Amino acid sequence: MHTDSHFFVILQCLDAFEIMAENYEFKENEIFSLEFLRAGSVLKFLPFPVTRMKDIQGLPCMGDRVRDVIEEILEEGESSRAKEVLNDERYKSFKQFTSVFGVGVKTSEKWYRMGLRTLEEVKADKTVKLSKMQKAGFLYYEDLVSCVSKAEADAVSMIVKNTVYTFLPDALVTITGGFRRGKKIGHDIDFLITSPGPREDDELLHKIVDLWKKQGLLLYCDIVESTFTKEQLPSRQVDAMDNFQKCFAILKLCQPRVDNSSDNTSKNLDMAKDKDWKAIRVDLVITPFEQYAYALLGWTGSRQFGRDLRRYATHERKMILDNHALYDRTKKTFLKAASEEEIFAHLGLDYVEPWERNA
Ligand code: DCT
Ligand code: MG
Repeated sequence: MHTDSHFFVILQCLDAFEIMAENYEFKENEIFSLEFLRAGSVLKFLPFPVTRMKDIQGLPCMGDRVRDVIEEILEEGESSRAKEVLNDERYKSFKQFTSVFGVGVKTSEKWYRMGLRTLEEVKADKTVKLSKMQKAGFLYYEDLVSCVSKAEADAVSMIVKNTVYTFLPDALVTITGGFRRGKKIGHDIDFLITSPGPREDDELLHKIVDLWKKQGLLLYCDIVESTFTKEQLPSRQVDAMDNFQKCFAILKLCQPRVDNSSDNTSKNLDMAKDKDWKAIRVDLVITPFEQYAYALLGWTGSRQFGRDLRRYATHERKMILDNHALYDRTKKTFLKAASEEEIFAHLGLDYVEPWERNA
């Protein structure tokens, strides 16, 4: 049994690892970043507490950098390295910059080199050229950084399903991502759309967004066309983007306004309080029916769970797994799967429920 103080060490480590991993990500050092992320998943599921360095002996993913952090937390109760990162000017700026939809490490790097340090400075700088995505990111910033609730996810799910069914009554629409893993909040809402029909309809996604445009529900959208070619080998790259047709959108979710009629003064003072909608990030992914199970497994995440599963397939089974397919390199064949259960069976693993995939 974990006692509170034993829990405390592990929680401290997880916090520190997350900060270290993020800082390495900002430095585009993927190897060091993954090292801390993996160590985090190992500690998260440790069946015993950590009270001294001996406890982590023999555990996987405990490199020197990771051990140094754990050792310091055991001795000092906190990690000076993680603390240093939190106070680091570059880290603080990157943290702000990347919180904007459409801004990644590359753009952050550019802004930082220009001498910009805060979002206010970016907004005030006339020489900064923003992409359409980043403009939307700044425009709806407050809404997008405030988390999406389960209730909002359910409301959006209704909208997505109703829209898809008007065009394709026998379509299968599934919520994926964190919400499928049972998370109560998220940064966006992810959906997979497929249909058992014989032909694929490239137009469906365009029809959906066109209707939303007409209905005034669409605040932003970027459609990426499918680049999948038949019998293409799965990607070996751990974090490769898949080739499905997809749409990164921002939807306008109308919310019933809480009636504060007794509170008229503040209402008149602050018009923003009268806003009865919220901007919500929504990803729609269209998949061919035969690839649906693989897409579902990939898009349910978590990101780390997906990485671990792909690494396992590669190293333990000589197979290549991605969001489209599973390829057996020994038999030189693609393994078909109609459900996630079948994919786990192909990999020789016990089925893992979505809500157990948070590592
Ligand atoms: N994913 C993928 N390929 C991509 C993007 C994402 O396979 N190109 C997977 C990894 C996790 C999952 O889809 C959902 O991604 P996110 O929405 O980023 O993460 P989440 O787990 O839903 O968490 P949240 O949205 O709450 O941050
Ligand atoms: Mg998500």
